[in-house]
Amino acid sequence: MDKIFNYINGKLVEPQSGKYIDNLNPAVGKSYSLIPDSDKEDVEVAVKAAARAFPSWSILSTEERMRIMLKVADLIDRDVDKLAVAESIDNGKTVKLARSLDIPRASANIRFYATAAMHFATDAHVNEGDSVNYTTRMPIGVAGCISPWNLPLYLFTWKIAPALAAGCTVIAKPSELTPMTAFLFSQLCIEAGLPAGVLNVVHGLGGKAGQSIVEHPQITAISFTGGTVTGRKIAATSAPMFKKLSLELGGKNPNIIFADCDFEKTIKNSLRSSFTNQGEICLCGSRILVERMLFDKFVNEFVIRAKELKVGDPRDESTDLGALVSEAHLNKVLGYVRLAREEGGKILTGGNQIRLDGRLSSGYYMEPTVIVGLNENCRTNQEEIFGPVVTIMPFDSEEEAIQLANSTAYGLSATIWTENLRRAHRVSHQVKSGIIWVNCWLHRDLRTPFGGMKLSGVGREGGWEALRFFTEAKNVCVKF
Ligand code: TXE
Repeated sequence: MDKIFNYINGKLVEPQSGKYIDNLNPAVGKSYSLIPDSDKEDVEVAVKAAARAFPSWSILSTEERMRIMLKVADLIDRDVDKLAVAESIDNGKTVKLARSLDIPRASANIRFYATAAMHFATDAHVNEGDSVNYTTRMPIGVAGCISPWNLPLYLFTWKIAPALAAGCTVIAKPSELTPMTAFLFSQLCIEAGLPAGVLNVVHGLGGKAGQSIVEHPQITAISFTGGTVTGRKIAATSAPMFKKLSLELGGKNPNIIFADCDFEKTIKNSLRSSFTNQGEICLCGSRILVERMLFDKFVNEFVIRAKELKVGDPRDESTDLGALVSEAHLNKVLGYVRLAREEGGKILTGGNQIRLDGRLSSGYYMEPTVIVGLNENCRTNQEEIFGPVVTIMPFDSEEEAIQLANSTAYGLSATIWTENLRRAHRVSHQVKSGIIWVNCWLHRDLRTPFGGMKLSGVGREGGWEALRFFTEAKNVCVKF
């Protein structure tokens, strides 16, 4: 069986304990590789390597750091097919999606931050005739980057790229459910000549390897994407040490549809925002709110098209939805469908696990599921399900749409469909989410602030925000 290794101090190494855990292919429900079950000792060695590498990496010219990072990005592009297949095997997503979204975005993340650092300027404040203040931004030191399983290489690189570009050295931990592309990435870093210790990838369980990263006193900042419960634990552990924190957590995003929308575009994109990546994206619009005069027409058409989506072999180019990431996650999502029924919801389509044939017979597949008849306060409409499950609710006025949109404890993203420009602005301003898309979804510009309000997180990623996060301001005042 294939073995994944940690990447510490420039080398691929076994975990100190010699222990490994199984890595499953969710499309077939079987283990296909082994992941290091790393612990505190491995994190300790990695932090030592990162601390040793920090002085020279942080004073290397920005241009030189960029040169090495661009080489890594080029190698990702060279290996796009291999990485896309690996991502699909690890996560259950379709190869088609990994090849068109995940892997290209991984190299784009690295290019974006490698070059952004070249333009990252600081401020000066002149007090005429008296003094000048100038602000420097120093890399914070050794940063911890902990990423989830839904967009593995995409989110792994989204964190480490700004950290490395800013001059930090990094201890990164990908999710134990999807470690393979981070491992392949380590090999590319070696090939690109990234100096030893600059990036260290420690694989393993969240409660063990992840927790050891968060607890380590020499790691001064933690950038985390994952569930809100884990985020809370990380915040509690980090607070007494005053670590810098960036937390990108869950969402329960409203997809607000007004009767004056462009119907075809709205339907097409609502299917995307509901079921892309099996609904396992924090930005998915899992609560669809539709103006009552359009409600029946929208629901009928949406259900027809949801039924047409093909759930199947992730390797097959015609597949729309692959497997969910794990059996436990599938059971969690199915549990929410049971809960929706208990809460009085009507399942218009889906709701069941799918058993495919042959080698896929033990995989974790599920039907795209559409639920109506629930009020906004029930648990189904309050808790993040993170699967191919959406609810649809009607509203009668703009005010009610806003009230429903804001009725959860989350505030990550929202989508608004309307051809009325003034309404688009009005509603955008009143919905409490960090990211609003009008007449589009997942339309990303990497320069924009990315992150959520309320239980969806703390801080923003993207653009200068991430470079500021991984650096610390120092003001120098010089008296004339
Ligand atoms: O994620 P976890 P889980 C949501 C989604 C999902 C739920 C739970 O609703 O059903 O979270 O998913 C590491 N210290 N999202 O449990 O645990 C872990 O190893 C340090 C939303 O799979 O948050 C992994 O690398 N690290 C989401 C990472 O945290 C710890 C994406 C994320 O895992 C840790 C994924 C600890 N104590 C799930 N415990 C999004 N916002 O995109 C775990 N980890």
